[in-house]
Amino acid sequence: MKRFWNLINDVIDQVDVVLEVADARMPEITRNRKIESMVREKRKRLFIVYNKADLINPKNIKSGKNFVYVSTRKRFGFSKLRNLIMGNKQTVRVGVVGYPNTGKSSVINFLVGRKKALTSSVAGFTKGVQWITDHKGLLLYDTPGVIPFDENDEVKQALMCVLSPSQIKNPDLVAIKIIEIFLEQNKQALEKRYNIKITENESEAVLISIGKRMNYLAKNGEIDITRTCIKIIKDWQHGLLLLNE
Ligand SMILES: Nc1nc2c(ncn2[C@@H]2O[C@H](COP(=O)(O)OP(=O)(O)O)[C@@H](O)[C@H]2O)c(=O)[nH]1
Ligand SMILES: [Mg+2]
Repeated sequence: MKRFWNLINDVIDQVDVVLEVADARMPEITRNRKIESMVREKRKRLFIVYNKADLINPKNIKSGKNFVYVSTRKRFGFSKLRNLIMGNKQTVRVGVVGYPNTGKSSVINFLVGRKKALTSSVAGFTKGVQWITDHKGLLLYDTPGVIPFDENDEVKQALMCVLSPSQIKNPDLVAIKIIEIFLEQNKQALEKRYNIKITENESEAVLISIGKRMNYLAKNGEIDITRTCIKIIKDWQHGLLLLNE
């Protein structure tokens, strides 16, 4: 745990700009407010990079002063990201932080492209600290800061596929969160997947209609909520629930 925090601290200290890589499918969940306030306290600039934007409904792609939606896979959002980072500066030192698997390494490669090169010899930088340059004023700290999961943040870990359904203590909280993401971003995709009709944006009602449609019944004839939740979590984790349909 400590070594994660040491590296995060180090990354923030070494750079002018911190990129926090989050997942566009779950923009709130994959951010870490504690690190964001650390960056602000250290008076560094912070930009949120919502990666994997190819996996969301294009109409939900937004842009702003402090964040950008990109896809390192489909290669879009690059110039926006680069402009945010550089502003009107000639040289900018950049560090990347984020939860595991959000695409930190992909973002680093995305920014430097094929010209990727280790440049510990860059003038003014201590030997041993490895920087990658794009040869156009951008210097990337070569080791991203991996944000450790908080033990009691079950919803986060479940949505980011770190916990399997059988390890989840409160599957209802996780399934409700998944439904909320769809209600916010792409209701039709959920309707299509489970062959239901959503008449009001009420996650619990949606959960019940999914259970009904699956015919998941408990002994007393009522909907088996837990089984329904587990099914939804499995579908999410196996990539069967897509936001870009
Ligand atoms: N669909 C999609 N997948 C991506 C994108 N960027 C990264 N990935 C995938 O996400 C996974 C994690 O990427 P990686 O860069 O290794 O993440 P890191 O652990 O944060 O360094 C890999 O399987 C990548 O192929 C993207 O823009 N779109
Ligand atoms: Mg990596």
